[in-house]
Amino acid sequence: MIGALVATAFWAMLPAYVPNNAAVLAGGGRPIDGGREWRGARLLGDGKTWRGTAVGTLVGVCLALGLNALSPPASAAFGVEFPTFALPAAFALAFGAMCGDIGASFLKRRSGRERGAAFPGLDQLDFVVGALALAFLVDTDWALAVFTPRVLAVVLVMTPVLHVVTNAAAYALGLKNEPW
Ligand code: CTP
Ligand code: K
Ligand code: MG
Repeated sequence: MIGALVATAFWAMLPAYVPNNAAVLAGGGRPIDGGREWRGARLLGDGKTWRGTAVGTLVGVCLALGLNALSPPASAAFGVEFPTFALPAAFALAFGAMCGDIGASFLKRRSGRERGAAFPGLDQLDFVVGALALAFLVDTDWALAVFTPRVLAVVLVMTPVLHVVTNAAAYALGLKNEPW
């Protein structure tokens, strides 16, 4: 029962989990804020780039389409009804995750935090809030069907744990400058 809930939550959120990690690998190039400052600090900072955002979103969408193909055999094999993603929902999860992370950088700069500084709580959940908010906005019926209260509860507990583990691993592998 709890296993099926966790599997469903993980599957449904994968298109939102992967974009930020893809952006780490793809980042570089022109920052979104073009170097502009606002109230004495960068608007977003050099860590939010057009390329990272575009590649992250694309990777998330492609992953969702891949999961669609895997859903029937995986559902049959595990006896769990794994959701499929229509294109708007896939885009909303991936792009929403990137937007949540960008919004967090905006808040970090407003609170005097330099690029790369930690903001516990925000760092672990910014992309979840962005992804879910855009998914509910873009494809409300689908989001209500997939993200039931119980699945949402699992997402809110599971995501920070996964975030801490994947970022520590990326840091240990030399892919990321900070372990958060
Ligand atoms: N990245 C990117 N574009 C994004 C998000 C991330 O290019 N929209 C890349 C950047 O190279 C960034 C790295 O991924 O440095 C790690 O992402 P993140 O930890 O979110 O950025 P930080 O550099 O820590 O900057 P901030 O303090 O603004 O979060
Ligand atoms: K971040
Ligand atoms: Mg960071």
